[in-house]
Amino acid sequence: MNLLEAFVVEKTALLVIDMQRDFLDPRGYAVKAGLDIKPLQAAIAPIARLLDAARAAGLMIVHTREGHVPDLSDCPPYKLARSRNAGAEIGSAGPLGRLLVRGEPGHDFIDELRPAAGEIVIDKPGYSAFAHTDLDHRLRVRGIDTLLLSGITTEVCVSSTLRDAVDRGYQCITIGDACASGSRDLHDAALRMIAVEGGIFGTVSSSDKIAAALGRGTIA
Ligand code: C5J
Repeated sequence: MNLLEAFVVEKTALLVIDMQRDFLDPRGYAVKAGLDIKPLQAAIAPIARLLDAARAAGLMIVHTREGHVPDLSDCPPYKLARSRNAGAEIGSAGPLGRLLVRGEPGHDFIDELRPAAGEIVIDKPGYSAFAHTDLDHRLRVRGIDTLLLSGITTEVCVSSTLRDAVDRGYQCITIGDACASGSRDLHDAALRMIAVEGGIFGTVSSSDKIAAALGRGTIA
């Protein structure tokens, strides 16, 4: 067995990154910022299958949401300026409420991928799920050493979270078809970067392989 492709269910968590209306609903932040959300929506079905398999296997499951407190006091001025530059200023009004603001309808999870009771929700103001959150602590308390990464976007929040996780010592398996970008090129490039230098950021797998492995109980 290759250590880098193995995982033990009890020490593994599934991360579902930012599957929120603001990124997946045509009335949300992403469309205003100029992203093509069709490819993003394609990740919904593979993630739903993964969640079924992970729940059946008793895996720890963590859902993240990107967004800011209503007075935007946790939004760095440069992040705010970048969003303005994209035509989708954080905190501005939209049909789903203020963009990327906690408590607004757009900030919430899409109906297809709502967390189940007992699953962890991490609200994050940054791109990495570890930045300014207690995610690392919550994982270590449970003895987690391996992360399965899914969600959007591959080149932004998934990549930022992945790189942070690798630096913190976690084994990381990114589930390629359960991640998505508005751009196929950026998605493919982000996945290719994982493999440089012998797999510097871990391995890339597929939702079918991971679901089958979870069914067996140990090996991807
Ligand atoms: C972005 C994310 N792209 N969840 N956020 O702003 O990737």
